[in-house]
Amino acid sequence: MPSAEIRMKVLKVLDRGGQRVLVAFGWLLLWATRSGAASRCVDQPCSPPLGNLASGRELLTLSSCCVNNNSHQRLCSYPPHLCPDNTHPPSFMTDDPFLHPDTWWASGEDDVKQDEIRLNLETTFYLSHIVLVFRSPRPASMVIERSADFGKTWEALRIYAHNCRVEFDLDDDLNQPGSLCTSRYSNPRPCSGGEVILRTLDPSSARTFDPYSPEALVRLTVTNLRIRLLKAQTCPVSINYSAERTNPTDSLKSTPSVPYAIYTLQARGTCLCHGHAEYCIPYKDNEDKRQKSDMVFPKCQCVHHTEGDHCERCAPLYNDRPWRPANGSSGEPNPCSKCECHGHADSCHLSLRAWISSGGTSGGVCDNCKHNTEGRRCQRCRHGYHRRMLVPLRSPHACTRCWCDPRGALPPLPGEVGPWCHPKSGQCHCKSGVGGVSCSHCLSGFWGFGEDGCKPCVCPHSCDQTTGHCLKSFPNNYVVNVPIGGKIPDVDQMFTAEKEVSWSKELEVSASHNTGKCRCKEKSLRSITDLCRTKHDYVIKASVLSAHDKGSHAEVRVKVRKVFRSGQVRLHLGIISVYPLSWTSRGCTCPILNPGVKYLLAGSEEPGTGRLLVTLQSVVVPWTPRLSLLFSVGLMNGCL
Ligand SMILES: [Ca+2]
Repeated sequence: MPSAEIRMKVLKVLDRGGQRVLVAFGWLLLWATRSGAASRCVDQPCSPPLGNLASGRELLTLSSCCVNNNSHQRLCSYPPHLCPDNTHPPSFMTDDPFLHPDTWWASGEDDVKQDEIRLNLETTFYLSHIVLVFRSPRPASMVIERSADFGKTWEALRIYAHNCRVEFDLDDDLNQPGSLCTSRYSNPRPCSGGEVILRTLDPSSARTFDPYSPEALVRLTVTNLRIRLLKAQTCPVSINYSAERTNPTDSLKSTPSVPYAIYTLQARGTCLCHGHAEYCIPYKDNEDKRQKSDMVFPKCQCVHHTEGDHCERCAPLYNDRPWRPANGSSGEPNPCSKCECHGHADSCHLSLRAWISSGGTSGGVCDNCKHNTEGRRCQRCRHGYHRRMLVPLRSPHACTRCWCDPRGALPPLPGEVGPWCHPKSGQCHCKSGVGGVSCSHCLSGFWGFGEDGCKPCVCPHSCDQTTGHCLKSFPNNYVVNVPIGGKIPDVDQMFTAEKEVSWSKELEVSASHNTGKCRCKEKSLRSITDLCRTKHDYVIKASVLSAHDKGSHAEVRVKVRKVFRSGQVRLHLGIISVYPLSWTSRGCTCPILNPGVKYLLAGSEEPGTGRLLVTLQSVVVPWTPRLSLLFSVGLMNGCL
């Protein structure tokens, strides 16, 4: 057959094979042909274009050449220096059929009845179809096998036999559709240029089949291919065959002296990327792509925030949801999702617990929060640091070290690194009578700033902070500047709503101040009978003086005005402490105890310590003249 004719024949076969496969692999080609946009992967699954997996790779064959040379390998690639006479090496099967249409591989001499072609891939690839163009008559029986585990196990993809029943005891798929064996490609005619085509996917199922699904992986992936040429056949001598009649010299030329000769082997496929890549790339960046321009490289150039040779995992900072392959059926790209770490972490990991508890929306946990942050999303300042409120959380300078005056601040607890302050406000933990964000001065009503804090003024009103001498009148900023732990003077008339607003900033974490974090349900007291029904350990009338945030708990100082009932610990008029429990669990105090207000307080004692607790079951109602009257009645009835 003249070279031009062979060229036409090869092109025709490849073209035909391609068309058939276009149907079967519509999914791959669909993504591959949606070109024009910057990337085919935007908001959709994508796959690198198909290429010949055998191109640029060594094909091994079982051959008499190797046997004669006592090679240790069972299969060899006909190294030209070992086989100087060999003019038809296996590489001639994978050269460009358009540039070199008249090159072919020839198997060993006649005495070798069987041969094998092996393609070992360096990693897992998708295989879409195989096209073989024979120069010799096609084999009377042949098996194409694949391995997906680097040659440990093999599976027959297709069995070809002139007679399936005789050769393999299998049905012929021409009679029994779906059978593994077919006689479709085993006719010795045409004597040259006969094709064998294998599709890994049945065209009928290709339309609905998701190529990235787990079952697709099982069916379409390959690490090794082998083509076992089991039985050769010769070209039948027939003067009636039209092609030979028109060109009698053809039959002579097309029947080579060797059992098997192949012009072209195309193993069409692409790198395995789970729908998350548009290109296959070499393992090493510096590998010369131009020299191997027709090679299908093993690694994926991942998109959709995935990474790995096969885009099989999420990129370090994109583990907020589990990795998933794209869905070729629905068109969902299923990209990996970024963790919100506020710019303070380089990676995150998926916590299944967080993922499940979020109802499947977010499960990322930031790793190694930087810039003195902590928390699942690096959203808090770590121990010993606090937020700089004017700096955005995303800034590397969002958290700054607590600065606390060592004289006025309490020393850190054993085992703790100090100084410690409130992570939001920066408020340090002050000694008694000391105030200010960094515990740097005495509170109003206290004096003598030093190692032991500040001493209370022994005066009816207030005193000079340095000398302790009594002052005759209140300074102007008397109430406004009362911070955490501040003492509220025992004067109800000084308390106004306007001043409460001024406090709210200072007393952000005050135990006695509702910061808005808690919504306290106001309890009303309808009658004394209500009070009598519940057995409270203590019932007192008291005015709130001050609140102290003790970190783990809160202590509220009150002045007892009247004792209606007391429990184990006898109560007297004067200053005592009550302990709101909800501070520990909720960070605010319910019911609210506003400094400067008189209350009816009824509640329980803490067993053992005798501390007066204020809980959600306690009665806390502002004292009113009406309440006073109710109490007189209650006392008369003997309930209290
Ligand atoms: Ca060739």
